[in-house]
Amino acid sequence: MSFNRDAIRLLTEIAQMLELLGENPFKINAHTRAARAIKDQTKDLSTLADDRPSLLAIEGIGPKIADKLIELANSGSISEHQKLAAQVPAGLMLLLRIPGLGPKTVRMLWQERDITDLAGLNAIIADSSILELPRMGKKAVEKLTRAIAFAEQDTGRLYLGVALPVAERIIEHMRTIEGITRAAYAGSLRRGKETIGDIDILVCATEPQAATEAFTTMPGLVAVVASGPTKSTIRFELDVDLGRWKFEGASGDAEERPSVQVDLRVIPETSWGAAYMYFTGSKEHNVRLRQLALKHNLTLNEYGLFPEDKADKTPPQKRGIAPVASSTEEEIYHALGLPAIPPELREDRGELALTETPPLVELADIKADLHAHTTASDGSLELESLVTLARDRGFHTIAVTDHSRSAVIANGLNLTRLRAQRNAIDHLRAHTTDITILHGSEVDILADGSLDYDNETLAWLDIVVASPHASLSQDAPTATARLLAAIGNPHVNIVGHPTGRLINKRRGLEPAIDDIITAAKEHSVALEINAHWLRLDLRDTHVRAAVDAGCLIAINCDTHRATDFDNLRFGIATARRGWLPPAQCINTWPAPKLHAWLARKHSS
Ligand code: DGT
Ligand code: CA
Ligand code: CA
Ligand code: ZN
Repeated sequence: MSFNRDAIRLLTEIAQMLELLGENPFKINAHTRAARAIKDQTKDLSTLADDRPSLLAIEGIGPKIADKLIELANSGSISEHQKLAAQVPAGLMLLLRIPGLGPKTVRMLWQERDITDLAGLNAIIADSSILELPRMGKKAVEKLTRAIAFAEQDTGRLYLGVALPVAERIIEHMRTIEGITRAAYAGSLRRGKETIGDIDILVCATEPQAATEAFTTMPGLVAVVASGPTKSTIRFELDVDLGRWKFEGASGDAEERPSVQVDLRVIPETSWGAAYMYFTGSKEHNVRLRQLALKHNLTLNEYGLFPEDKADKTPPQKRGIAPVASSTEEEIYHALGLPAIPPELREDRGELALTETPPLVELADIKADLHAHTTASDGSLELESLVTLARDRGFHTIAVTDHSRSAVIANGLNLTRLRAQRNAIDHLRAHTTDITILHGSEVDILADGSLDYDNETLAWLDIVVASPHASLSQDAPTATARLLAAIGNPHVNIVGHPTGRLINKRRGLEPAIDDIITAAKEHSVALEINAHWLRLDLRDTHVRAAVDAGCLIAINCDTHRATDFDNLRFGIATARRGWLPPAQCINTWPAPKLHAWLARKHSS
């Protein structure tokens, strides 16, 4: 019932705009009340557009509102809404989406300080002049600051871990279509970004029409947004339960299934490399490449790298000019005097200064997982199953690191249970030869930076992963001191998910990351990239800083259930985006080297 939904939205917005303009409360209230009344309706009100009496019979809908509903049904819009929208800056309506910021406050900000958007609001918070305004005490402003931070978290972008399987499903399908000679995903997904705006698929096809046809009718399709000979856009279903992750479908109807936008481009075989490069992006990387091409008297576009002809504005491919390079990305990079640049590096973060392709960690390099849970705390795998899964992955080492005692919700282990776990591990070790089982702990870093077990216990363990779980909204200096204290503990090997952020959900700690990296290097502590797609913490930019500083990195799955090992590739993507070479990642080390490095901080 998209009509009812539109009506509710428009009436609510009218009420909000009236309030922002300081209009009559009765008039405002009439619109709010009508919106509420429509929410309770189970029938599509557009069917009553020529039945005014029935509309009026609905409690909460008066004659003026009834006219607006009829207008909406007949014309698709409400003129009053448009008139008001012309008077109210759009930024104010966005401010209203911040939890706790109502029309009264937003109007006051507008009237008193001419604030019309978030940037303006942030500015008067930053210089504290907001404190001079009515009802804006220190407490209220603190609350507002937190609400803004929270609202900024949900970027409306899809998790890498959700988008990638969808793209793979689509590509697998496209490859079954006759005449399709190539199919690949590009865009931010290929660059391994932690979140994805939309999915970009490229194909080469002997019959472009058939490719488009297959794409716009494929299983899992929710809606066709646009369909043309070389470019089409669909919305594709998400088969993951994302809770509040609701997308609007093409018609704007929220009742449609959750879906993601997917762009398809049909590419001529001869310009595959140029198109793959162009649509992989990033945009910033592409801009740099085009500038570089111009320096070489060349011009680069999605069809190829061509000799530059400043006199002719017609694109070279349309003039029958032969490209210098076009069929592979490598060819084009080489023609520009560059080494092949891996997709994860294409962010305009210095990659054009590379003289050779740097060594980057790969999935196959990973030989150990050093952070995993069992049924002893909050995992769903028995010890034996965890070890079996790790062995099946080809790992030489698996560390069992259940939660420590303060993690009550996660059923953290007290000392008695920790010792009992050692017995179980010793028992399993007695008939295990092909994989090393380390007995460790994921020890809580408490709010003050102290650890959840005494030093004697930490020394007795084989490995210690220290992680922050609670008090994650500490201010930056406190968070820095907390993590530095943990890093300074003589028995800590790894700091697990150092900030505790959850993508789109929780900002987490914001420590002075350079200080953390310096200390980690000094104390021979590895910082973890937690491979779960909700965490990816450290994030790419932190990894890059750590790599530059020569700090060690761990990539761990933080396994709680069997499928969690599959998340490793997301951790790898983040690592590569941080330019991590395999040698700097402790999970790639041969067993003797890794074990010796860990043992330096432990007694057993
Ligand atoms: P997303 O979807 O927001 O996560 O990010 P991308 O990077 O996938 O961006 P998208 O889907 O808009 O476009 C895919 C690629 O196509 C992008 O990375 C670079 C290229 N591209 C798109 N629009 C432009 C543009 O206006 N200029 C340039 N140079 N490249 C563009
Ligand atoms: Ca994209
Ligand atoms: Ca796109
Ligand atoms: Zn964990």
